[in-house]
Amino acid sequence: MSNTQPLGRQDSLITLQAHILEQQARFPEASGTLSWVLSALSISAKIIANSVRRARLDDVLGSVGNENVQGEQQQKLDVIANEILLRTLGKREGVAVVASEENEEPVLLRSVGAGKYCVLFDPLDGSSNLDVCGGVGTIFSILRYDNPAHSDNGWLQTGSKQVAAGYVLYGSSTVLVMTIGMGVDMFVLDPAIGAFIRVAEKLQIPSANKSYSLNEGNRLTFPTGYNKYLDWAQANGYSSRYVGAMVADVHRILLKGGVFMYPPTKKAPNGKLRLMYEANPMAMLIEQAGGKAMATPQQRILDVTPTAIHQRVPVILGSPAEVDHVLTQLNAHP
Ligand code: P6P
Repeated sequence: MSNTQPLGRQDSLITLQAHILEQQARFPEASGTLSWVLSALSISAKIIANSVRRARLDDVLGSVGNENVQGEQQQKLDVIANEILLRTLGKREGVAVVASEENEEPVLLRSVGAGKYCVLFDPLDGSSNLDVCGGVGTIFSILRYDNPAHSDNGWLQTGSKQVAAGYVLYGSSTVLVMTIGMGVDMFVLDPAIGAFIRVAEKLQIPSANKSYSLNEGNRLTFPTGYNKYLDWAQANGYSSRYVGAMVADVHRILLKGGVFMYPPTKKAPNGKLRLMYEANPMAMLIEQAGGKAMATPQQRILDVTPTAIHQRVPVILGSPAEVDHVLTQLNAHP
């Protein structure tokens, strides 16, 4: 089913599990390992969703009182979500390595070859929104990790090598959006039956929408081209929408169109967003949905060669026409 039909209408009840097996069946040589990994992510999402929705009742809001490897205040639910993912993925034989925003180094679970994949994730993106009941999410990226060449920092692969990518948005409903390279599919958790139900297949991002999303509070330290874009956009009647949680902002862009940016700033000269487990998975999803995802006017995010697991990268992604408006200004004002 394409998303030309009203979102949410489905001819038959297809769960995420059934969808994963449908996709696996298209690859007769598939061993089912990737399906098991995706299943672990689905279970993690349900458990994290429950923790997020009960956070104030269970008194697990607020920070743990220390900083994570990123130098950011670690929220209690960051730790809880991270442990849920480490635990569920650790039980899947196909997972050789897990890398998390919350862990300084990737965790080697099995030797190269024994496990087949590296799973990278931001367990609870935008967690500073939790206290005010704002949108938060989980972002994941899956790379192959199954040959000896991968043994030394083998997780440092370009985003174009991703096998799968996706996110879970814990918003007004719990939505899982993912791709294995054959288009973007969307699922909503039905709490009555505890299953993710497919509500859209082969999502296509709208080609244009006069809406931009970035933190204008950093405007004074943006490179000139970004400010020239903002002047142009505001002179052309654009609206501004910004949640401050990448998953929530990108989900809106995916469904409604527009452009999301995290430019370089004085505080974050390479931007704030992490390449391996934020920018790369979102870039794969946006490109699979017919959008554009750039780090600079000359370089796709998916072509950036990683040198460190937590490295940051500028992000400009969304509808092709809207990304091009930003690139036009950046090129005119290098
Ligand atoms: P700022 C959340 O902390 C996050 O990593 C992304 O989810 C979000 O897009 C960005 O940082 C928000 O950063 O500086 O605008 O608060």
